[in-house]
Amino acid sequence: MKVVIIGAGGHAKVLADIIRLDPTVELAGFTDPDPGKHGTDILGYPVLGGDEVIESLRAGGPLGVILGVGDLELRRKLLSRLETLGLMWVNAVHPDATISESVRMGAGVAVMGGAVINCLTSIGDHAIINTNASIDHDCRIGTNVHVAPGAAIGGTCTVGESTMIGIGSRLVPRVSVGAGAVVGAGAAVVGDIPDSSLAVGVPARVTRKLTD
Ligand code: JB2
Repeated sequence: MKVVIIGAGGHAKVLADIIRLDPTVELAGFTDPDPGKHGTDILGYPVLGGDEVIESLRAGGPLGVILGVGDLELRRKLLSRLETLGLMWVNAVHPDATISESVRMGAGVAVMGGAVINCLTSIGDHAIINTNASIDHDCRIGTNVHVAPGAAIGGTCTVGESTMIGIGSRLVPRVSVGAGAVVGAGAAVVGDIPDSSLAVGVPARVTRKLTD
């Protein structure tokens, strides 16, 4: 099966580096509205054009697709724009990630090297579990969540849809972070964080509401 990555920047190239380790798939390349921006190829794979090329690639046979942009709002917009196409979303899981067999994994999920996901946790569609992030047992990670590099989430935590868990941050067990929230880099979350809030610091405090 061929796979195309939507986007051609930093996140996309990390995905490409994972996907090319899988001998069962062929990486067709990247889509980007600004194809020349990153040169003619990335890691040896072509930037094929804007997202409209997805339709023609599908005409050539089964095509797996994964979101390769990191910005959560852009990802949300892309998902709603592409919804009607009925795409086959595929996962990119680094072989050096440690994932319990009991984890329930959505579609379009990226798990980078060194990530650990422990038993009975569920990972929503299009989530990013980035390099060396760890998620302990019985957590519920929502759709389009980004757990950034080195973040650590204790057991039985809940993270709502399209929330960013910042680089190197910590969530103690049993806390809930709402949808559309941002936990700042290095924050220590010791209590629940409401939807659409920015929480920063040690211990983390909500400093403001986030709007669209
Ligand atoms: O509608 C779009 C679109 N809009 C912007 N469709 C497609 N296919 N691509 C789109 N883009 C492209 O996303 C931009 O033209 C740009 O080339 C790319 C974003 O690349 P950038 O390197 O700026 O960011 P990123 O999202 O790949 O990476 C960020 O997030 C990652 C999670 C960075 O902060 C990384 O360091 C981080 N690891």
